[in-house]
Amino acid sequence: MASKSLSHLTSIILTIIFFSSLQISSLVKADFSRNLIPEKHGLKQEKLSHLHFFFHDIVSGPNPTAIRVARAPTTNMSSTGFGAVVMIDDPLTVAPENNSKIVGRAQGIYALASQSEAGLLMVLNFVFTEGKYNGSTLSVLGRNAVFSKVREMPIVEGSGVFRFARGYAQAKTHTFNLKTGDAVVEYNVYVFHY
Ligand SMILES: *[C@@H]1O[C@H](CO)[C@@H](O)[C@H](O)[C@H]1NC(C)=O
Ligand SMILES: *[C@@H]1O[C@H](CO)[C@@H](O)[C@H](O)[C@H]1NC(C)=O
Ligand SMILES: CC(=O)N[C@H]1CO[C@H](CO)[C@@H](O)[C@@H]1O
Repeated sequence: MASKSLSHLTSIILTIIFFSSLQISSLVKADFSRNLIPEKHGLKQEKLSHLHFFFHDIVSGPNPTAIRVARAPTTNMSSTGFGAVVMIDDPLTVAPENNSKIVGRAQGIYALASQSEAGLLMVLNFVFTEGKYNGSTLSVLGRNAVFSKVREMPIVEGSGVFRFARGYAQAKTHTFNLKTGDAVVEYNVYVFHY
């Protein structure tokens, strides 16, 4: 009787050892991906931030910040400039004046993506350099019909303090110089982030 219950106990122990070793080996094999607890990674309370700045798109003069790098073949030019691609490194400032304090830059590409109006595809990063935002970025991927009063573009993600960010940017032309093509655009950005 005693030996029977002992062997029963032994088989239970062996079963426990077998399954726990299975679990350990599956953990080792699962290195590729694992579930994390968001709170343990500083992701506690999501907050909503509003950023306000002016975007200076300088195409003229000796130091342009926006440079056309491609355009459609002249044999099939569209009146909307369809096909042009512009690379930008535009300063972002706190006020509309061009000597106002710089808080970051808009780096990326805008391309003329509409055959019927001035509709831009915007693919760029806002790279902030001010205070707690220094070194953090927000990524924009959207449509910008530049002659509309207010244009809205999605903020698709971010880095640094803007990890897991999502939101939208509203752009409103502040000044547009018809002679030079230079523009100052007011941006209001609303983002959820941690
Ligand atoms: C800044 O703005 C002033 C006044 O509008 C203008 O005269 C000057 O050329 C601008 N500077 C640059 C670098 O664009
Ligand atoms: C932003 O960070 C860079 C690099 O860490 C540093 O050189 C710079 O002084 C910082 N700027 C501000 C305004 O804090
Ligand atoms: C302005 C112009 O040349 N448009 C031409 C562009 O190409 C299409 C298709 O080949 C023509 O139909 C247009 O006339």
